[in-house]
Amino acid sequence: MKNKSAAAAAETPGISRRGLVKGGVAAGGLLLASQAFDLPFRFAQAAAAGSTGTGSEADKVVWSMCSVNCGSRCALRLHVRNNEVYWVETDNTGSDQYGDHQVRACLRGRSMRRRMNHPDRLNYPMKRVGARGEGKFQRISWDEALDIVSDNLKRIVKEYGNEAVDIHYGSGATGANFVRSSSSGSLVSRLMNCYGGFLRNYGTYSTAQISAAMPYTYGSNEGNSTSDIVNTRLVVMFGNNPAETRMSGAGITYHLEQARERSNARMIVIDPRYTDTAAGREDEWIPIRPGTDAALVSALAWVMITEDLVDQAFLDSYCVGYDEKTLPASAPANGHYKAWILGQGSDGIAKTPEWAEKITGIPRRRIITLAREIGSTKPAYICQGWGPQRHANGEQTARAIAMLPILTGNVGVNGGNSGARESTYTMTIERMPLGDNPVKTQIPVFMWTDAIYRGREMTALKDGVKGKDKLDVPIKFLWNYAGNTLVNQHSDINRTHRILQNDKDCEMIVVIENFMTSSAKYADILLPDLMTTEQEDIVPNDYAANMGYLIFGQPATTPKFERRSIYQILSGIAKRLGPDIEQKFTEGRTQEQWLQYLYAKMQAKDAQLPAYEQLKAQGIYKRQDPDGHFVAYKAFRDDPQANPLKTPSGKIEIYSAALAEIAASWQLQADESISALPIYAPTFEGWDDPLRQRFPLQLSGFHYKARTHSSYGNIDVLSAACPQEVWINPIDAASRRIKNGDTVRVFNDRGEVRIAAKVTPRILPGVTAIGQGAWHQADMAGDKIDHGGCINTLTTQRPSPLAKGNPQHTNLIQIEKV
Ligand SMILES: Nc1nc2c(c(=O)[nH]1)N[C@H]1C(S)=C(S)[C@@H](COP(=O)(O)OP(=O)(O)OC[C@H]3O[C@@H](n4cnc5c(=O)[nH]c(N)nc54)[C@H](O)[C@@H]3O)O[C@H]1N2
Ligand SMILES: Nc1nc2c(c(=O)[nH]1)N[C@H]1C(S)=C(S)[C@@H](COP(=O)(O)OP(=O)(O)OC[C@H]3O[C@@H](n4cnc5c(=O)[nH]c(N)nc54)[C@H](O)[C@@H]3O)O[C@H]1N2
Ligand code: SF4
Ligand SMILES: [Mo]
Repeated sequence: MKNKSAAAAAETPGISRRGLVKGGVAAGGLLLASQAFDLPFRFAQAAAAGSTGTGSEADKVVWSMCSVNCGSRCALRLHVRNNEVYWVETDNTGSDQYGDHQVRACLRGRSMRRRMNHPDRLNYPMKRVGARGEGKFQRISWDEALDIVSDNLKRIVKEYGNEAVDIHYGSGATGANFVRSSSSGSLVSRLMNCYGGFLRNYGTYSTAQISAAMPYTYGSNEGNSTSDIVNTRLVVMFGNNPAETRMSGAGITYHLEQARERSNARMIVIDPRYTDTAAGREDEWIPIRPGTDAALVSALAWVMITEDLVDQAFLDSYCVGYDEKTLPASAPANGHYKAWILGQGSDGIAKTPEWAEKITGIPRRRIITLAREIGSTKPAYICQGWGPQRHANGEQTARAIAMLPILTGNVGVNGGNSGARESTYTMTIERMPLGDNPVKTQIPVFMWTDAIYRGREMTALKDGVKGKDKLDVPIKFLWNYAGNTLVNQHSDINRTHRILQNDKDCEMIVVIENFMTSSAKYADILLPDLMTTEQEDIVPNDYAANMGYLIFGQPATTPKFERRSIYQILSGIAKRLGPDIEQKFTEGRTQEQWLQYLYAKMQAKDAQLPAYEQLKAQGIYKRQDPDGHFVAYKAFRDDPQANPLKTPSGKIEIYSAALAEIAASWQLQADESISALPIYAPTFEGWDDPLRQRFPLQLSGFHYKARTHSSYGNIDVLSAACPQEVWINPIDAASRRIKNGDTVRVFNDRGEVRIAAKVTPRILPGVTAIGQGAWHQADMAGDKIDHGGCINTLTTQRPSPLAKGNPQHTNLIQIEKV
């Protein structure tokens, strides 16, 4: 049992729940729409079977799950007839009272049959016949496909070493004990560890900046459980939108509503967009320019300091570097936070509300009242989503937001929070053992394209290489399993295209997929996988506050066409790599035997778990966190001497000497900043970049209810319910003569997207937004204009300074009517 820290989306809050959602328009409406999708089909089937829907004898109901990477995970009850899923239901167990609530799937999970039965699914192994990326393939046998993969793997490992093999980031099938895509934790990693290892990577596309930054402040990156909002008086959300990003019936959006229902806490949403999480449920929406939250926090701190609203006792005994008293000896004079805020630091600028108004776009009066409210309402649950950190200055923003709970002493208490995103309770899980990776070299996950074309130039101080001063070999072999970050989800698609096109650089790309995605088009060998719903596996919850659960899924149908499971595919490759490798990889177990083996280990650690056969029969097992609610850094708060933090000083480091050292030694460009203090820094392509003369609008992405990244992006009913649009304020639209629904060109020096305009006051003037994950649709041999609305046509590959992470929400663009 553990609480997962805040590092690592619609169904149905059903009828009873929807009643509790105050004014829930956007999400609620969609949920209904999604339920409606499957009903006509069900009734048609029932009529054909001459029954009322209870099913004929040939029917069976199979427990399974949706395990895409949306940060939730949901139970599905798949109705099967003639080896075909024809109707999808979800969890129907328990009392459905909060605390024993149903883990109901959202509109995406409920579309599962449309995904499983999709006419475009990959059915056979294929090899590339045209140029790389052209999308021309020829069907081949499994034997030929596995021979080509293993022969090339042997050759490349022999010629360049294991460091030339990359297991690329992929999050399409997350979380299961067995079937799990992850660049470090998948069956592919296990196979490669049996065969000498592979190039490691660190960070994720999700949390690169905050995961790198928060440990400098707290030693880790934890937040209170969302359920703990039951104990709070005020919720402050920085760029956090659980109504779209945690949509499960057991997800954070449900906990937020239920807990607020009970505590009656006020909720303030700080976001450039009026989100679905707000949507009438918020008490206040404060629109902010993307990338400027740290400036807002600085001014809030100025008001709190000058009006004596800070918790001085907490700052004195738990923190380092707030003022003179606790400033480390290595720091410069007046290098503390208070001096910086009051204008006595090295820049001499007082961080007043007037100062912040110019940067953030938030009126000074509003900043003052917000500071007074946060400074005087205790406890307050101050949190951030991962939107603010997915920016070019995201590391500083993440740490800056944490200053609010620190200044007000809200850390380590019930109803408070650290300023991070929520943590969650998870039951004991036991995943496939991965073995050891003898290769110690690591690259930042976002820098893989650079590691292909200029690997040997990449260094520790400039490019974030770890484990070595520089990379010795470029990436030559790339595994891409259940991932679309090869193209669609990675930045600057036109640049990626140029790099991948060259098959002399990266010599072999193996893609294991369900669909012909934009990434799959760049495969040399393309292998058709089964879906999670077509295999036996156990998944634990992902983010689910204080009610953990396990779902035991069975294959709904037998494998169709020539699709194979990942275990079968990789076992076939292991066999070709040598009998010893095969033995090491499989240990002689079938998938079912592995599951039994892993579950026995779970039971050994957790005696309360139901018996294997019982879990299989009941499909889902739920349990409340025995500790009530997870409270981040509670032990430290209760007894800081006995339970120091994992920071060098053991305390909360407002001033980080470690960061000061990095700032002094790393090679950074003029517009990049790493700072010992959690302060605002302007950045490339920020609101004040001179580039705005040519590209005057900021463009931020967001995670959209229509899809989970690109997964479910090819389901027509979902796209119809949630159209792909660029959000633009009426003021910016009027000056461009753009009307709602018009097709516009969104462009910068990196590329162009053609997309419909959503003209709406739900976004700040000067700022635009596109839901990330739409399928890239461009003629890459021609004009390269994307007609699919894929934001990564426009995003930059330039990494953020500290994490070397993906700043995919930091972009400047122009929009014109077509
Ligand atoms: N439906 C759905 N759910 C998902 C996913 C999905 O693709 N679809 N993806 C899942 C995954 S893997 C992840 S990592 C999470 C991502 O979760 P997040 O990273 O939290 O999601 P985002 O939508 O990128 O950002 C959250 C909010 O931050 C706002 N924002 C952007 N920039 C700024 C800023 O500078 N300041 C402030 N204050 N706000 C800003 C955005 O407008 C958005 O409303 O979501 C998960 N859930
Ligand atoms: N501009 C911009 N880009 C972003 C983001 C952003 O906010 N803005 N967010 C980033 C984040 S946080 C993340 S986590 C990444 C996510 O990016 P990805 O990890 O690529 O996630 P998905 O797009 O869901 O793609 C996963 C792929 O897995 C496939 N898949 C699903 N299930 C299975 C299966 O069982 N077997 C196999 N073989 N394949 C399967 C799907 O078809 C899909 O093509 O995107 C990142 N990209
Ligand atoms: S997409 Fe996420 S919230 Fe929706 S059904 Fe799947 S796991 Fe649940
Ligand atoms: Mo993510």
